[in-house]
Amino acid sequence: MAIGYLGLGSNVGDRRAQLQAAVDALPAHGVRVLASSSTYDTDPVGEILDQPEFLNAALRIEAALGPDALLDACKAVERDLGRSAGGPRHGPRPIDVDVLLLGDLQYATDRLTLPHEQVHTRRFVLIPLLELDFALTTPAGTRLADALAVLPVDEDVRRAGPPLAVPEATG
Ligand code: PH2
Ligand code: MG
Ligand code: MG
Repeated sequence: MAIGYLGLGSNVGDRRAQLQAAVDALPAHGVRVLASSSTYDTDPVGEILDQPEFLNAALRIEAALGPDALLDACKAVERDLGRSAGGPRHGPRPIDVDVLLLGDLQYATDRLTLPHEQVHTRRFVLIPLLELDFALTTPAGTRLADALAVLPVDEDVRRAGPPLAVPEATG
C-alpha cells in the first residue's frame, strides 16, 4: 500500500460541506483517508483571478492503486459530487480532487504529473501539506518547507477551520 497526498479545493456552494463529502466518498473508490489538514481560505491563483475565494485542504491517504487508478478514483469522486467535466481551465468549481504525491513516484503522462507541479509552486498546496507533515520531501529530495520558503508571499492563505472529519483508524 502506498501513502499519498491529495489536494481538495472548492469555491462554489457550501465549500466545507463539499470538501467533507469528498473525504466521505473516497473510501468507496478504494482510497483510505488517514488524515486531513485544517481548511484554508485562499486567494484564487492561475489563469482566472476574478472568481470567489477557494477553500483548500490536503489529505494523507493510503491506497493499493497505481497513479492512473488513483486519478480515476479522484475524478469519480468529483463526478459523485456533481462536478461536470469541462468548464474553463482554472475556473470556479464545486469540488476539485488532485493527486499531489504518491509515495516516491515520479510520473509524467498527458493526464497526470507526479509530483503535481503545484507541490513546488503554490502556497495553497504547500501550507496544508506541511501542516500534515513538516518533514515531507518530494521524490527528488526537495523539502517542501524549503520550496515554500523561496516562494513570494503574494498568495494569501488563511486558516479557515478545523480538519475535515476522518473515520477512526481501524488498524
Ligand atoms: N485551483 C485551481 C485554480 N486556482 N486557486 C486556489 N487558491 N486554490 C485552488 O484550489 C485553485 C486555484 C484549479 O484547480
Ligand atoms: Mg486543482
Ligand atoms: Mg483538478
